[in-house]
Amino acid sequence: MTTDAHATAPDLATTSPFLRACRGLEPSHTPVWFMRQAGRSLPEYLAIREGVPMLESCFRTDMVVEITMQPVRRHGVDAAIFFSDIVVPLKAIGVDLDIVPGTGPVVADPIRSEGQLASLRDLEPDDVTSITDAVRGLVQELGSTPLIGFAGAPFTLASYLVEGGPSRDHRRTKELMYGQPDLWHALLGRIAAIAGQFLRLQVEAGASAIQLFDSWAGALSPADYDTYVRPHSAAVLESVADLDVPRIHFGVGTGELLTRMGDVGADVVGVDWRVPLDDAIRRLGPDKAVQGNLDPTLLFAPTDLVHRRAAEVIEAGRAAKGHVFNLGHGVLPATDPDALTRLVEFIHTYERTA
Ligand code: 1CP
Repeated sequence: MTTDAHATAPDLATTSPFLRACRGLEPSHTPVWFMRQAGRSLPEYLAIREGVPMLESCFRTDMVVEITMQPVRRHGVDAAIFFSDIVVPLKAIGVDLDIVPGTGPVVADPIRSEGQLASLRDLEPDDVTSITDAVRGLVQELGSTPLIGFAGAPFTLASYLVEGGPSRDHRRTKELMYGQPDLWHALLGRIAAIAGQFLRLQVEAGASAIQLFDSWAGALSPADYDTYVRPHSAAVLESVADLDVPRIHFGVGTGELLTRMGDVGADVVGVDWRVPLDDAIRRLGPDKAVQGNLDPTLLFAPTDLVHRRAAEVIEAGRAAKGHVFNLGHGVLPATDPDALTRLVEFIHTYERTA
């Protein structure tokens, strides 16, 4: 067995249905993975996390490997997503934050002034050795299943840093954005450097694709996205362009931003369930692959309806350069894991009618 994480990469790129679809090559079947596939829908996840705080688990190599593997073993998905969180690189450089159960990321000292930018130093490889060790271990254990590395995009991370926690309207974030544009651009520039480095370290350790999550970008108008966010998201994706792995870019409620999210340098654009996939494909044009987009709450519907809707998504996806099946956002914690396994089986065995 080789210890060089990249030794198997060329092979994976040609054999993996997920990587083929990302690159617009015909896959042997429609590939599928689920955002938040590792997590609270799985009893084995709840068992291993018992008594271990979320952030601690993200820095424990053995737990990251085990939790990332759990949905791959159980559902037979076509890709693994690295178990971590978008705030992990910020924690790794010493930002005082926690992930509070039932709430999400909470930042002790929200960033609202220029003097506080100094706390956002560059991410160094030594800050995340337990994480890159986990990537290396996973690549060995996953074999023919590719690993997706990820990071939070500048706007979404800035929202947590400025608000101090989850926010419905992103009021303080936009207050800083509109009122102190120089500070805003300096802040997003710092975050872009950290996110880009986090992605780079994951790919160098063996991840075969990356996803940049701009979950809350849907809160922005297209004009504000262009002025305040686009250059920074583009900088993150550009900073990993030389690594030659597919770059997926996803946000929630981003129907009006889809073409822009493609234009910032994505190979694959994630689509939430509010936009019909055929519309999204028309908006994105022939050069982008798409990922999505079944409503996560459909997994609570009768199986025949789930399958009918999944078939519609697969059929609509055929018009794209490539299609990776996913939900339109993360798996809800109350989801029956067997419903996910059945959905994977359905997608893998769905008869091609085209
Ligand atoms: O104790 C727990 O189980 C805490 C729940 C949890 C989990 C399982 C959080 C807190 N984060 C995670 C893991 C996680 N987070 C993953 C890896 C697992 C997988 O996908 O299989 C990923 C990709 C994320 C990314 C993430 N964290 C995003 C972007 C994706 C998205 O869902 O939009 C965001 C916005 C976060 C912030 C976050 N972390 C946790 C929560 C509850 C939240 C959202 C809070 C809010 O609404 O603002």
